[in-house]
Amino acid sequence: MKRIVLGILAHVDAGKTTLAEAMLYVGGAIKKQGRVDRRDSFLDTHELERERGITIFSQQARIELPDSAVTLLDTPGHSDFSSETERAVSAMDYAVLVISGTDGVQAHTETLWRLLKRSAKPVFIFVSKMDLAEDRKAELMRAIKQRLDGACVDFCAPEDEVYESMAECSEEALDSYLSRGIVPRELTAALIRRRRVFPCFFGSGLKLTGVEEFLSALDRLTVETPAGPVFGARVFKISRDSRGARMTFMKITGGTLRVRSPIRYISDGKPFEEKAAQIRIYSGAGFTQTDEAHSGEICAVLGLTATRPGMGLGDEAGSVPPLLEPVLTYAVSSSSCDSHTLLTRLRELEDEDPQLSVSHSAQTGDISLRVMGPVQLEVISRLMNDRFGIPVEFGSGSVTYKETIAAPSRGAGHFEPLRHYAEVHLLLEPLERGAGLEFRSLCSTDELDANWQHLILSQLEEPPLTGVLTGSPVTDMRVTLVAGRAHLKHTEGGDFRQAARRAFRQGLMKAESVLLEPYYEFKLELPAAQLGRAINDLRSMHGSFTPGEGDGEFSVICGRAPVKAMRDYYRTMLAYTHGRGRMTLIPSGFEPCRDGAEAAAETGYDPLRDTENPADSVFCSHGAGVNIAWDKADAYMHLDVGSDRGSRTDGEEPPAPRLNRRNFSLDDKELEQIMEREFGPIRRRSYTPRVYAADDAFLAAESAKKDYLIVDGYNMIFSWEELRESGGDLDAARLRLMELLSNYRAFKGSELVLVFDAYKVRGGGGERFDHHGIHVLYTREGETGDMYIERLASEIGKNYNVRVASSDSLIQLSALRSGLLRMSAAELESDVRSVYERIRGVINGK
Ligand SMILES: Nc1nc2c(ncn2[C@@H]2O[C@H](COP(=O)(O)OP(=O)(O)OP(=O)(O)O)[C@@H](O)[C@H]2O)c(=O)[nH]1
Ligand SMILES: [Mg+2]
Repeated sequence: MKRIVLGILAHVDAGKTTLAEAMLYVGGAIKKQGRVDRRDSFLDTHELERERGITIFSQQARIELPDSAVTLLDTPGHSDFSSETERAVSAMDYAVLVISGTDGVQAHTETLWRLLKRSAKPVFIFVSKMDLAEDRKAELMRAIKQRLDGACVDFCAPEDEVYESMAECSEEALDSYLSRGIVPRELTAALIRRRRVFPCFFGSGLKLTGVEEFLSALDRLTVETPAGPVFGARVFKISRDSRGARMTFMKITGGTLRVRSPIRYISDGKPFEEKAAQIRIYSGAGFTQTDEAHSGEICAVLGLTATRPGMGLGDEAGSVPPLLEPVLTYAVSSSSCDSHTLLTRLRELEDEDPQLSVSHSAQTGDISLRVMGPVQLEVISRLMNDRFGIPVEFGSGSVTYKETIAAPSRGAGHFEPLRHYAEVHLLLEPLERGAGLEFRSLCSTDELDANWQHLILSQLEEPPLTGVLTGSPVTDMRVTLVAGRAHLKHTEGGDFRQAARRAFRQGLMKAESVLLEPYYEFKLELPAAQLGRAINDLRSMHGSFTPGEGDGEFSVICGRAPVKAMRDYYRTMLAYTHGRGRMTLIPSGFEPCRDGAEAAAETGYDPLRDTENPADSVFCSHGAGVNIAWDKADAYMHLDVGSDRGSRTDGEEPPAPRLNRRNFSLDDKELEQIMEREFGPIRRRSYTPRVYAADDAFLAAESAKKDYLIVDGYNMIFSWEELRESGGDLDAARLRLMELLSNYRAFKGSELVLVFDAYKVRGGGGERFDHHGIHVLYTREGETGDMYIERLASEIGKNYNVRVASSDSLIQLSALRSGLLRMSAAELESDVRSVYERIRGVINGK
């Protein structure tokens, strides 16, 4: 028996729940047909739903047909709850789009059609309430073909007509019809599955007409979605049972889920492995507990703590971003509890509906959330009260903004505090309205490893990138990675996150940003006498509209207008039409804000104060990280700024750090404190403590006890100006360092070991050789520089004054632990340079 998840969608009050009840009744799943208007429906189980007579939460029920085990998913139709509907779509194999015979195709029906198209769901159409619209069938069918898709076919027509209509939609159907006079069931099912044909049925959920035929067609003309053997699932809903236990509703897309088996998933970048404590199969308000759930089924799993709607589990990776977004932001407050409690409780609701985007301003203490509209606000207020006993109040509310750019812009970000390194160059380009965000890379993998590139792109996608006008999410933009650079030893994943997000913000700071505001698509029906007034109002709101047909007494206007102007219009309109007008609003994308500058100023946002989203870069100068303002940073970038291919033309040396030197050179006392805390009392070797400075370099060489200098090679390469200029060519840099140090050693006469830390090098077996009088050493795989230095120091410390040159704090710590003298990379550099000057002086006879 095949398993099918069938979702039911439509605009509000179209008759979805009534049709679902009818299917359950006719299909034998329930003994008595429940009724929405009598508050006893099987599917609208929540108190709030029964009170209001609308569906708020998606809900499922099971029907056994001769050949199929069907899970019906009923969804809310009110546009305030369309996020809930959208989430449910991800769990469906097929959708049933219900159209009310009395209302016909609505703007919201078209929105749903787009949603189903985007998620490539095959669709059956059921036109309900035909008991009230018996003579309108032909007209309805025309509107469906015209406004939804020409491939919608009336399956209630005589068989021959159905075949002919299908033959118009597909060559395969045409061939079959011409040669055999029929379109066989398998081909019909395949065409429906591939969205080449959309079968339409007519009937009445309330009067139970056409329902049996519809069920039998669903049984015959659906196919099971293929599934692999490995467990995978798509989460579509989080909710709590009557005892408050957290339930994750999922559609199993592969394999079998067994109770107590571990489930793996990634939430907020962190991997989770949790056990399915209990598996429930819900039907209406009741459920049965089961030991296993199979692919093609929907179940509720208890025991998962960090799942989110849209998320994939197990083999089903990735998450589905939502298309519909809340357009209004409201401040929330409560006089009966403190703000911490309020925030915690709101976050519990947000757990179930992430689109609420509950936020808390650290500066003002304000708590706000996002909603689709006023009915959702009422529901939140009821839930807060019923569940937690917290009455809440909402502020007047404002629209939610988005941002984009007017023209292409480039951004570069560099992140290089000590022992870190990453540089990223991005190209930002505006896309058409409604396109959303796109990410891609044009960077060659010779230049930057593919893994790093993946990481950069994924880190740009989450959490949402924000703009510099109002700190709102950005959209309609393509972000291209054009160049990037990693460091063999010092780059970690987090460094690219820093560099990439800084590059993005710098690109925005350079660009001309555009503030976008949300629009509604509206339909206004009002007495013809008031048409003039309505048109005037709509003009002043800067709405675009077309007065539609009317019947003489009433007129219809459809169009689009800014949410900001339209959201309070309902009351105005009711007043001047004396309650006779009707208005429906559906969120319909974003458009440039007319008074953008003013609106942005009202939010009081200052990008330079947004410390969580910096546009500045961090460079390394003399061994320490310095912050360089976004508008100065380009001059210091290591890759060429402005060309599509990041050729290597290292930028200028950034100015010396203004911060104190503690970052790279702790004083002895501090080091000792750290050491004692970490490793207990210091075991001291006897040595003559002295400060080694550039000026007494020559004295040092003449010291009685011979000097032994251990140099941390990579640390010098990434700290010394001259070596950094080799532009990432490590071989060249190493060779140059060896040359400099062998001259230095020749002049000073000390023993010198140059250590290259091969800790992370795969299969590095360690290597040592002499180069013009200095000892060069690559540590073995797994042996860090500090480990090696400790070992060497313990062997030779008795006979030499051992000094260690490194700005690496780990190595400095280790040197201190062994009782050695230390010098920073900058100190050794200036020492080497002064020796070089002396040599030149000698050569020039000065
Ligand atoms: N005459 C008639 N009335 C119907 C039919 N189907 C539904 N209704 C009525 O239409 C109203 C809305 O029906 P629901 O089934 O709640 O509609 P819905 O699409 O589930 O509504 P939401 O879930 O709130 O979007 C109710 O009063 C039903 O009794 C039908 O086939 N014929
Ligand atoms: Mg309903």
